[in-house]
Amino acid sequence: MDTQVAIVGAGPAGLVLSHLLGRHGIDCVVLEDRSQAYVESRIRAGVLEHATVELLCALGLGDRLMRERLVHHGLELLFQGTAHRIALSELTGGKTITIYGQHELVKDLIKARLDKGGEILFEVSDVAVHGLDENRPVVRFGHSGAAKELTADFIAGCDGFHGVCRPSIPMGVLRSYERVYPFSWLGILAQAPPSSAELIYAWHERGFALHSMRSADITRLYLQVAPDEALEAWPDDRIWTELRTRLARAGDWELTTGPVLEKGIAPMRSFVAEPMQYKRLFLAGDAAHIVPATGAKGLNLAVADVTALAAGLTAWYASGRTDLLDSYSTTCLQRVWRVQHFSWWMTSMLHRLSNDAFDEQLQLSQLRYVTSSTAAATSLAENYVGLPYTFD
Ligand code: FAS
Ligand code: PHB
Repeated sequence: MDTQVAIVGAGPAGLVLSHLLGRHGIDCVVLEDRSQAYVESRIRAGVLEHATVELLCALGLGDRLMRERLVHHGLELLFQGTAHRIALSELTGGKTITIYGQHELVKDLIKARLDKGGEILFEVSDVAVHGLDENRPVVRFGHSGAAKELTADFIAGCDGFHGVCRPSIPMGVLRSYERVYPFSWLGILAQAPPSSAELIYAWHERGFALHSMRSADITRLYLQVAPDEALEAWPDDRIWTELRTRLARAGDWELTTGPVLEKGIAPMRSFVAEPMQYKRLFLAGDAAHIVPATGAKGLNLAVADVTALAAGLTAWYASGRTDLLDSYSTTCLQRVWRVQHFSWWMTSMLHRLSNDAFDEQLQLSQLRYVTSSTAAATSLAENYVGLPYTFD
């Protein structure tokens, strides 16, 4: 098989890239090792930045999103039994965040790509990249029982943190930075109407909690738990009891419960691999960096990466320009480190880090400051809704 850009991974990064390239008539093939049904049902992120939604609509991919999304103009920080609203839109000149499940977005992106005749091969196996220092690298893989070879000008490594593309870069080329947090998130999806119109980020001496949602009847909730916590240790009623405790506030606010549809535990880490390019291989999204979910940035950063990558590839195919491709890694890493800092800051402010009383007082002081100073609240708001892209 032959193409211009071989894309490994049909997550938000790989799929948005396939649409951005398609828009400029650049041929690409997406290789995904899971089934279509699996990737379309995998519960992950739920918050889309302002710029992410604008981009999806500009690509003609926003119909269902704009119909079914929830639009939020603020969020709450809850600590010591009192909730404080951060007026995101007022503080950012009207920008908003969008609540729309990542798996719903993936469904839309796959359908639109296949409807346009785009090629996505699901359930591929043994994916391996070769000849990265040649002009025409190759991806070898198995598909429908046959060994296949896809030759391309470029390979986009959009295969997530546990993919094969980053590890295929020779030893010594990459420098990686990592921070593993001493806790995980237990997340549930519940058949229950949200108990609040906006997201609630809660600091509690028993640990962090988050009230989020997916629709008018589906709530998404998270609890900070120990890093090696077993899911079996958390039967549904224990989860609801702990959520009620950590989300409690003065007044008559009540947490609405319901059947738990899905639950899982995800580790919390910050990770960056530099550079995000090796010869003809370009890494994007979770393949190059991981942020703790407290800042709701993972998916949005993946979309920002491939927007920069598509600009570089489009310029190369249009006029042989190499400057945008050559600066791809530097351009993306500026945003990656800004988002890393914001996600680490939100995580450090809101999670129980230790039993150290001094730490606790620092967190409470930070929370009091960000909920009483317009300057501090504006800083949180502009990072949360998403800073403008620094590239076309
Ligand atoms: P993805 O991981 O989404 O996609 C990579 C794709 O490559 C996958 O479909 C995978 O199956 C495929 N792949 C892997 N290896 C391959 C191979 N060898 N060959 C072919 N295909 C291969 N972010 C939030 O903001 N909020 C959240 O609540 C949240 N929850 C998360 C929960 C979990 C468990 C995880 C892992 C991430 C979560 N994130 C969350 C972050 C998440 O949204 C990611 O940032 C986002 O999915 C990144 O998109 P991609 O880079 O496309 O990677
Ligand atoms: C979610 O809705 O899944 C969600 C929202 C905000 C976060 C993380 C996850 O910070």
